[in-house]
Amino acid sequence: MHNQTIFYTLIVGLSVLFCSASPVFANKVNLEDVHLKPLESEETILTISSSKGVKEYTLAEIEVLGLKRLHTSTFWPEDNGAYEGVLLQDLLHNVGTEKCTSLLISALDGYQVKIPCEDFEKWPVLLATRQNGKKMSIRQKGPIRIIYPLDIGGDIASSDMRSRWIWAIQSISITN
Ligand SMILES: Nc1nc2c(c(=O)[nH]1)N[C@H]1C(S)=C(S)[C@@H](COP(=O)(O)O)O[C@H]1N2
Ligand SMILES: [Mo]
Repeated sequence: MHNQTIFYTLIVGLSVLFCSASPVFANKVNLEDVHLKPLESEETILTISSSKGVKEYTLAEIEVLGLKRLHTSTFWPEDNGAYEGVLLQDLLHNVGTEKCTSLLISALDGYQVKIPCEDFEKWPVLLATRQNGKKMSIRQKGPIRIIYPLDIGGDIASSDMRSRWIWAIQSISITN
């Protein structure tokens, strides 16, 4: 091959690599920072236990950790749309555990699921506190639920992941 051809092939190759690698989810994740009027909430709705002890949160105390909006499809067509909440990663950071292997999440209906913490490193997973800017009732699968950025596709869209979409969350126990 001509030296110049090798050079251009290299440049094009590297550009493609960097453009696809830097904002990792840029093409398929519709995530943005949002500023919404704080919710009036005095009630504790979430209890997190970890090696650091037990911490309780109201909706407003969760949202103050950094409200984001994620537009996504879901496994339930009627649930597709916009959700606001905080990244699980930001919540875990607030709890302050150095290490997280898995979360055991429990819901108001007694349903429990174990989620590997790897999920939150791989993907921007949301703990949603609102849908379309509004609080969710228990009937609407609130007050808080896990929302994965399903549109990334691949493993995240596998039907095995369905059980991790827990709603009506009441407590989280962190295993390190
Ligand atoms: N709170 C709560 N979340 C839940 C469940 C549940 O029973 N309660 N079921 C889980 C499981 S096992 C799956 S597969 C899906 C169930 O969704 P479906 O009831 O619409 O099939 O949601 C998950 N989230
Ligand atoms: Mo399930």
